[in-house]
Amino acid sequence: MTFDIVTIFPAMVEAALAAGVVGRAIEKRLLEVAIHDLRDFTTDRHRSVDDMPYGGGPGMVMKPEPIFKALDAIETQRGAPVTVLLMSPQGTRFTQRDAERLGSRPHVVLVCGRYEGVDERVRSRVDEEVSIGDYVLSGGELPALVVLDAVARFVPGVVGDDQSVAEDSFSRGLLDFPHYTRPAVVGDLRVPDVLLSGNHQEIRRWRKQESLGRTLERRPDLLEHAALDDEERMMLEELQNGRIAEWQRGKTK
Ligand code: 4HQ
Repeated sequence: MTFDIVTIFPAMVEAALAAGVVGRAIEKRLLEVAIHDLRDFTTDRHRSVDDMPYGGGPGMVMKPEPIFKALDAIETQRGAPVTVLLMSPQGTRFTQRDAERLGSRPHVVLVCGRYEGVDERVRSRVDEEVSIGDYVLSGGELPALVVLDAVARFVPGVVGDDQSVAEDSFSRGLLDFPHYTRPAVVGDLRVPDVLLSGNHQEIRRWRKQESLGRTLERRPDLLEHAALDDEERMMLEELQNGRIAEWQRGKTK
């Protein structure tokens, strides 16, 4: 899979791609990431990428032509249709589902805006406008890196264990269960006995219970779309009954 990133801060993007799972996947040629300096696609002496907004007001707007030229060059280079994503807080919220869907596209282009945003006409060349969350960042570079990381994990071989991607709690629509490693006791903090028991059936059930309990407590919204098996649906019902019982007890006190 190839990614093309269009940015005015190539060094910022470059540095982030050197380390970790993504860095190793690039070394192994499972991923190819090309970083394009938007200023290389300008034609004026000052290499301008922004200009004043029509209609007045504060801030600057990214000019359309350098972005169009960059996209033209990328399409020519890839010699195939590319999926163009624009990072923007006006986009649809990026989810694990989107990461999986985009993981099977051969060529994804990530356009990073700065300033107040890009000239509206850029959207005529964009397939999807993507937001990573409801907060304002100073540029699209961090969102592009977030999207690249989450998508790349679905490319076969990028994550060592394919099983862990498929079973990733978020892919199943639940929060993860608690994890522990040695030592079994730190000060007065103990690892739950069940995990030391060697009873794999009990461990599996405990983890399901913890995932469901945490999701119910912290992210009940996720349960609407969660893919639960029969055992999990029973456990959830019990947990929910337990919660109502607790609330009943509180009320009658
Ligand atoms: N920005 N999710 C403004 C974001 C953002 C987000 C990117 C800031 C684009 C022009 N992008 N620039 N949140 O806040 O994707």
